[in-house]
Amino acid sequence: MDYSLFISDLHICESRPHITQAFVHFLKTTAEHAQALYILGDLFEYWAGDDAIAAGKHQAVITALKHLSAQGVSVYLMHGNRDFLLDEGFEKAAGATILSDPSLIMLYGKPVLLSHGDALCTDDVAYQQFRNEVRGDGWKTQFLSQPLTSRIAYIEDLRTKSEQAKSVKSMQIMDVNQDAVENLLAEYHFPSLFIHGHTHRPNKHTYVLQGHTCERWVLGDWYEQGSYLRLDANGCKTQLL
Ligand code: LP5
Ligand code: MN
Repeated sequence: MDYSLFISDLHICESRPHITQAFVHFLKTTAEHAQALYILGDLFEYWAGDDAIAAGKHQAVITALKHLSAQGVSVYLMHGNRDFLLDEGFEKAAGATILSDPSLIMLYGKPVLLSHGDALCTDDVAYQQFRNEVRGDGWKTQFLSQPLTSRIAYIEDLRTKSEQAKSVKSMQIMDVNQDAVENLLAEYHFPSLFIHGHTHRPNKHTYVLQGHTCERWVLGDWYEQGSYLRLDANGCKTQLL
């Protein structure tokens, strides 16, 4: 049966080689039989710019994605808060297509809304301010004009600041805001399925909004145990690696 796969929040980095290994294995096995693979953000622990490719970063991941797309599996990628600098250079090298956040697609006869999920964490006011600032074109151009090594050092420092900030935020603040979810579902005319990541709280939530049933599927991260969502004509299922 035809099916598509959804993953997010792998946070691939050189210091956690087991995640890279698990992902490459997943691409060579499970993903090869799918119609499409959707990576809904934070594939990487961070992405400092597409010139990281020429600098030899993440070769195994890029080669395995390119191989998968060459096999005829469509590979789609959405930006996460950590890898929103992924751009055309990565698309070309990996044979992937970047989707905007959010994106509404039709799969197996159903409207499916996709997002990374961070934009829905509206109670996290400090993060949303930070997000607005760094997602602007002006900031991006200025940041990318700096040398790669300086950018990496800057991001490492930012990661420390972010971890400090998170340590005093409540779990509730760092979850999606209910009104933000309902407003987004309304804006997209109540799709049957909504799939996102970011919060690392894998779950299925069912809503009945203005007479429409919408399922919100939250993807898990890959720190301890990788997982993916499989969607076919019968619906969604979470699977462990
Ligand atoms: O990623 P995660 O889940 O650990 O935390 C996020 C939010 N943090 C972030 C920051 C990233 O993790 C850092 C790496 C990003 C690399 C991007 C590439 C280039 C960017 C360079 C930027 C200058 O996204 C965290 C949320 C959490 O999700 C849950 O939703 O709470 O948000 C924060 O912790 C942000 C702080 O609250 C506010 C920012 C503090 C640092 C300010 C430094 C000044 C930067 C000025 C930039 C113009
Ligand atoms: Mn994220």
